[in-house]
Amino acid sequence: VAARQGMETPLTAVAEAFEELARGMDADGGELRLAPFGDTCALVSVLFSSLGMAFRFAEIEYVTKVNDLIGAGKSYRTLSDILDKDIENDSVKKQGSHSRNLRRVRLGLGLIKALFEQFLTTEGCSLYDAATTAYGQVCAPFHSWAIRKAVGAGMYTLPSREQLIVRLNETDCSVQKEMRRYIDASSPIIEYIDNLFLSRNISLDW
Ligand code: 1PZ
Repeated sequence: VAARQGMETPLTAVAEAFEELARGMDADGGELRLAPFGDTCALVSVLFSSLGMAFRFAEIEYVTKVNDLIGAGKSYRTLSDILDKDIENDSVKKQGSHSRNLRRVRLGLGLIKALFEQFLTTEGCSLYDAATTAYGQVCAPFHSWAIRKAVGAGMYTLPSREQLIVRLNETDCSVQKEMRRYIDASSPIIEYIDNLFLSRNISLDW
C-alpha cells in the first residue's frame, strides 16, 4: 500500500494541492487567482474513479465546469474578476456562465468536504450513509427531482467503506489523516467563494 510505503496517494495529492492553494491565497493578500484554482479543482477528479462507474456522469459534469474555469483563466486573473464581469453582463446565474460554473464547482468541493466529515464522524456507518447525508446537505437542495433520483439510485452502487480505502491506496489510519487535511485546507477556499457572492449581495439559494 502506497500510504504504508510513504508514497504519495491520490488523497495526499489533493490535500496538498488545497493546502498550497490556501497558502497562495494568503500570500496574495486574500485574493484567489483563477489559474491555480482551476488546476487544483481538476486534481479532485482522481477521486471519482474510486467511487465506481455510476458516478461517471458526476465526473463529466464536474470536469466540464472545471475546464470552463481553466479556460477562463486565460482571460481573467482572479475569481472576483469573473464574477464582476458576469454582474456587468447580468449573467451570474445564466447557464454556462463562468460565475454559475464557479458556484457549481464550489458545490462539488463542498460535497467532498461533507462526505469526508461524515466518513470521519460515523466510524461504523457505510459509505452509502455518509454519501447520502453529504449529498442531502450540500447538493440536493439545488438539484432537480430527476437528478436527485438518479443520484439516489447511483448511491447503491458505491463501494463499501473498506473498498474505498483500498482503492484510494490508504489505510484506516492514513485515510483519516488525509481527509482531515482536505477538510481543513478546503474550508477557507469554500468560505472565500461563498463570500465572493454574498459580498456582492448575491444569495446562495441556487
Ligand atoms: C463526494 C462523492 C459523494 C457521493 C457521490 C455524490 C454524487 C453527486 C452527483 C452530482 C451529480 C450532478 C448532476 C448534475 C447536476 C447539474 O444539474 C448541476 C447544475 O448544472 P448547470 O445547470 O449549472 O449546468 N450541476 C451541479 O450541481 C454540479 C455539481 C458537481 C458535483 C460534483 C460532484 C463532485 C464529487 C467528487 C467526487 C470525488
